[in-house]
Amino acid sequence: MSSNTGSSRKRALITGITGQDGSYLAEFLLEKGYEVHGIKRRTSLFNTSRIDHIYEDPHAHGQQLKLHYGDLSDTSNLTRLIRDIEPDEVYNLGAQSHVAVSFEAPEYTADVDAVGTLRILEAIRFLGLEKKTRFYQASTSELYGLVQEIPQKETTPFHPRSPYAVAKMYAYWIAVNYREAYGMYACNGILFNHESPRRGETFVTRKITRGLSNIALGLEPCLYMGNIDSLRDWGHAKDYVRMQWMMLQQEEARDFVIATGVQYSVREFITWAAKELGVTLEFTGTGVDEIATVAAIEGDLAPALAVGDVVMRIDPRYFRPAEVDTLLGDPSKAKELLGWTPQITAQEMCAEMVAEDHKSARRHALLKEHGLAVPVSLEG
Ligand code: NDP
Ligand code: GDR
Repeated sequence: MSSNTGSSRKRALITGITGQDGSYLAEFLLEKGYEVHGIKRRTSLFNTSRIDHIYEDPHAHGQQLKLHYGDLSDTSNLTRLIRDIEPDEVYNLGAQSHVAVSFEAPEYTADVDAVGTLRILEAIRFLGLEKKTRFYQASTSELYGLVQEIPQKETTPFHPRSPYAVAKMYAYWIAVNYREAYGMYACNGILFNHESPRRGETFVTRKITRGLSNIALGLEPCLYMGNIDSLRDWGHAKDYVRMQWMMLQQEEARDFVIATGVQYSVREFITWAAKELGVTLEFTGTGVDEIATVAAIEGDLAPALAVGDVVMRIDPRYFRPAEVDTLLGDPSKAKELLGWTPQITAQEMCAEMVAEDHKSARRHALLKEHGLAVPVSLEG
């Protein structure tokens, strides 16, 4: 059945609409008046919590957000959806996006992140939509891996360090290739880490803001971390999805680095998150023996903590077989050609994330107090 309603609104198709970026991008495009189509995976439990607030009843008239079952590993499904929707813009955000998990599931990661991208591009071409449909590929700073130049820009050579990054490298180049070979409007956003209260719970920033909020309220004993010396250039997902859209509105398809140009360590992020809870931490020890202890407490956001408590330990389980030690982006091209500048700093973002996670921890603590607690997952 065709989903193409013949309306004059622009139609966008988002893979990964249930993820962090997909949810912000869907909101953004709906506000811009787009008809938004999203691909969601069939799962045994609901997986739409990030987009439930914009969900529209399919029985309602004039629905502008439409969800379709699908998977990046399924060529016929993707081809059928693109045929029916005839999108003006495709945002390929869907991916097995966890770097550490890609070492556990390298073949699946390659199938979804690399070949999945090819499947979409090939469907666009096969259906004769290559002059109509613009394509955005969610490329990544992980391509730089073992960095060859600081800061990293569009011309910095790639050296991927994980099955995830290698798969994303194929996706990057196949998008460039379809642009060069078939004149397709296909472009790569080389995005550095971006976070938000909607960030998946096992990525480092969210693991910290959620973990410390739970510890502050006595729901978790301790935060177990990997390489806290790692340096990242963290921005806010809201700023970054705006850029994804801007990249598809230009006369010419080009690739852009999207970053803040400022870098911090994981240890610094832990310190900020604790500060938001009124807790000053002291780091002692080195390597796997490093710990973070409560040195002082102000305010009433951390009633379960006392001075001297150990709130963070290192667990080598979270070290990666090959690490990306340092990433710092140079967003000059995006600033110059698109007039883009990030609005939210990493510290502001950390404060927003802690506020949200502390609110949710308070709800859990209250339920626990009344014997209604649901277990808090400790998996990181
Ligand atoms: P998330 O992990 O939050 O979201 C990934 C999305 O992809 C989810 O909707 C997920 O569905 C979906 N997905 C996973 N596997 C498949 C599959 N086999 N078929 C279809 N959909 C699938 O990622 P982010 O929102 O953070 O990132 C968006 C994209 O940007 C990803 O491609 C990521 O690799 C890339 N990126 C992210 C950066 C960041 O810092 N956030 C930086 C640079 C690039 P489900 O909800 O069912 O799991
Ligand atoms: P990254 O993000 O691998 O950069 O990929 P992540 O938040 O997982 O890790 C950032 C850095 O923190 C270190 N680290 C830990 N990481 C996790 N997840 N858990 C820990 O306990 C921990 N301790 C230390 C990591 O080793 C790493 O150095 C993200 C994803 O969104 C990708 O999809 C995206 O392409 C890149 O950002 C840009």
